[in-house]
Amino acid sequence: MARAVGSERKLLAVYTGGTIGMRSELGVLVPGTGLAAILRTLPMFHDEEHARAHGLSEDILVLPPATPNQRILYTVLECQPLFDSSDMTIAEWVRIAQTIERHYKEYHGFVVIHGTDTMAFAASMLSFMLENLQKTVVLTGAQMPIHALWSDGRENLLGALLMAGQYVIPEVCLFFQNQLFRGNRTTKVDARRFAAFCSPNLPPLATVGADVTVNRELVRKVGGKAELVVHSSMEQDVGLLRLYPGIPAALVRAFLQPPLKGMVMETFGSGNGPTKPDLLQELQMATERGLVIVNCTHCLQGAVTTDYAAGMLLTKDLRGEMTAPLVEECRPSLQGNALGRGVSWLLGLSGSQEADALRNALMPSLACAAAHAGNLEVLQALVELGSDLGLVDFNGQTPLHAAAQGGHAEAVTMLLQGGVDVNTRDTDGFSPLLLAVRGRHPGVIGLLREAGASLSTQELEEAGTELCRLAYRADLEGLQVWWQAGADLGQPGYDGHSALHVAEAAGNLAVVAFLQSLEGAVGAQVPCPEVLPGV
Ligand code: ASN
Repeated sequence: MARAVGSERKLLAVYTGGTIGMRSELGVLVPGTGLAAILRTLPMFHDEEHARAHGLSEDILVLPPATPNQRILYTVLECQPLFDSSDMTIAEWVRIAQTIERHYKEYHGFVVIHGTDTMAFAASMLSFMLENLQKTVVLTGAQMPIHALWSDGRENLLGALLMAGQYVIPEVCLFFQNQLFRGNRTTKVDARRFAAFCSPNLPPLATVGADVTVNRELVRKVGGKAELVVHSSMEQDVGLLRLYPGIPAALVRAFLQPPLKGMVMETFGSGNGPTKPDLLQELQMATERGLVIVNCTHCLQGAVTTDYAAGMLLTKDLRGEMTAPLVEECRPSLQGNALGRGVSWLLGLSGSQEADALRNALMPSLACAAAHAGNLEVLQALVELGSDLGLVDFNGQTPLHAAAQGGHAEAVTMLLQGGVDVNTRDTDGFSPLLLAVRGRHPGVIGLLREAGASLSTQELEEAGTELCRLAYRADLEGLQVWWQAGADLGQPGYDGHSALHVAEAAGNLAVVAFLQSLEGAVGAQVPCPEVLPGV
C-alpha cells in the first residue's frame, strides 16, 4: 500500500443510480440523470478555474488540490438506465466490472456510485469478479440526494474520490461516513442514518478524520504483476437459507430443488445447526447431487469452526472475505506446547506484508525445532502455512538435519518424502547423516542411506580419529553406526593407527572380533542388522 506520487491522478467514476442522484417526481424519489452537471456546479467537486487554465476537456472534472502538488481528475460515466439499486442484478454488476476492465489501463482508480440498498452485495460481487486487482475500486452512495441541503452524499463521494485518488488499496472497497471498508465484509445496517454501513467482522481499512488512518496490516497485497481477470460468467442459481430453530426438513427439501446449484446456509453460532436426522439427510442428499453448500454463521462476529455436513465448508479465502476460525479451535493438538502455540500464532497472523515477512523469517527455525522434537503436527501445519521445509535456519541446517539429530524416523520420512535434499551440509559442513551417526540413530541412518545419503570424503577421512577413540573405549555401538553410515572402519586416525590397532593394544576383544569380522567387507555398504549385535 503506497501513497500516490505524481501530480495528476485520473479516476473513472461509474454512476449507476441510487439516492445520491435522485430527484423527486410526483412525490417519490427516482434515479436522476446529469450527476456530472450537478458536480460541476459544486466547488468542492470541481475547480473550474484550474480546468480552464489547463484546457481540460468538457467531460473531465477536477477536484480542488488535496495536497499542494497533486490534482485528482475524474470523469463521470453515467450508466443507461440508472437504477434504484433494489433493481440491480448480477447482469448490471457484470457490466460495471467490464467497464472497469475496458478502462483499467487509462485510470489510476475507480469509484462506483451506487444505491445503498444493495451496495454491500455489489461490492461483494465485484470483489470476486475482479481478480488480480491492482488498483483501488471504491463504491459509495448516499442516504440523501447530493443536491439536498442536508446530504451525506457530498462527503461520501468526495471521500471515495480522495481514497481512490490518493491511495493504492488494491481491493473493492466501500466508503461511507468517513470509513473505508473491505466491500465484501460490509452490510447495510440502517435505512435512514448516515452511518448506514458497518463491517462487523473486520475493522475498516481506513478511517478519515482530521487525518486519514490506513490500517495497513489489513490491506490485501497484490501478488506480482498478474493481469486483471474479470469473471463475468456468474452462477445465478444460488440461494440463501437462514436456518431457524425447528425449521422443517420438508421446507429445506423444497428449497434445495433444481435449478438451485449452490446455497449459502446461515447457521447458528460457530456454524451449528439442528441435528435432526431428516434435516441432515436433506442436506446430505443435496450435496451428493452436487449442490455446493457454504456454511456461514448468521452471527455478525466470529467464524464457522465445524464442518457440519459433507462438503459444506468453503475453506479457501479468495478476496479477504473469510474470517479464519481461531487456530486453537482448528488444531487443538498444537496447543500442547510452546512450539505448537507459536505456530498457531503464526497461522493466525493476517496476510499483511509484515506478517508474511515475520513468518518467512521464523519458519525455518520453527521447522527445525519441530523436526528436532519429532513434532509431525507442527511440521504439517508449517507446510500448510506455505513453509518450504528445504529452507535452512541460521546454522544452515534444514529440518532434515534436526530430525536426523533428534533421531525421529517418522519426521525424517516425512521430510524425505517432501523432497528435502538428503545431502545438504550445514555451515559446519555436517550432513543429516553425520548428525544421525553422532546421535546414534540407526533407524534414521538406514532411512537416509536408502534415500542416497553418503558421508563426504572429508567426513570419511575425519572419521578415522573418532573410530580410534571409540575402539579405545570399547564402544561397539558407536563403531556400528559409523559402519552402517558407510564409513571405512579401517580409516586411520591422526597418528596413522587404525581402530583395530587401538582395540588390540587396549585388549578390547569384542571390538577386535567385530572389526576383524568386517575385514574384506570394508566399504560403504549397509550390513544386515544381525551381524551387528546390539543395533
Ligand atoms: N433505494 C436507494 C437505492 O438503493 C437507497 C439509497 O441509495 N439510499 O438505490
